[in-house]
Amino acid sequence: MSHHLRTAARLGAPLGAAALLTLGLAGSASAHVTITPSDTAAGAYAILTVSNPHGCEGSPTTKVTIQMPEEINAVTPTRNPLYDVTKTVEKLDTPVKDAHGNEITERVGTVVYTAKTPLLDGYRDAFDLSLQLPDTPGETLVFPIIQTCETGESAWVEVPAEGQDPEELERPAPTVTITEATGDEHGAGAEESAAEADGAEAASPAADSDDDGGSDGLAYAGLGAGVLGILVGGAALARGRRTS
Ligand SMILES: [Cu+2]
Repeated sequence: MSHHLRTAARLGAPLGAAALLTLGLAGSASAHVTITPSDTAAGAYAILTVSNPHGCEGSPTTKVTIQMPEEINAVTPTRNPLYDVTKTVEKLDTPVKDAHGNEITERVGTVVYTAKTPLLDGYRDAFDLSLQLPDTPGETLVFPIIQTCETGESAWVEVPAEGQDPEELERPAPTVTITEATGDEHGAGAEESAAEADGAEAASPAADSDDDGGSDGLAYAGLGAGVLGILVGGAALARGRRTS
């Protein structure tokens, strides 16, 4: 059994014989089921857009089952008015800690979009998954996807053998390759720079006012002195209480 069929069998055990059969018969098509990530940085929160651009050999799509790679435990699928979306949850062999230190004992195994009305061939639908990427730069995550159609199904589960050109594959599983962390995960950089900008602005009003004669500076100095006075007074107050 060839490598990717073994991979299909291992990755897509619940997929059944139909998927394996479809793999062998698949003709090449213009655009495949793919995933476009909004970000690939290790540890980043990203939106992965799953694109389904055609049917199964012309047959309308009725369901898209996205298998989550083991490196990802939590995912927030975006609702789509044309589909019912469900998640299958499975128990973790060993509990792990999430990014916030909370212990988690189960993970999302698959996300399933079931069409309310079949998606005709020649039309495209896309599904957004919100998740945090693992902190594993250089790793390629594999998302086996089963596209179920009115007639048959297409198993996008093939993984290239070592050195094999993925273009050669008939039904490649969409992948996302993790890149180096940018230090801006969680959008921290944006917030920080926003806070810095605020801070600089706060600190520099005096400068601004200096341009117009520097009265504010004095006000701040006075305020400072006042506060200091209160503190000294307060300390004295506390001391006086203790001795009396
Ligand atoms: Cu295709």
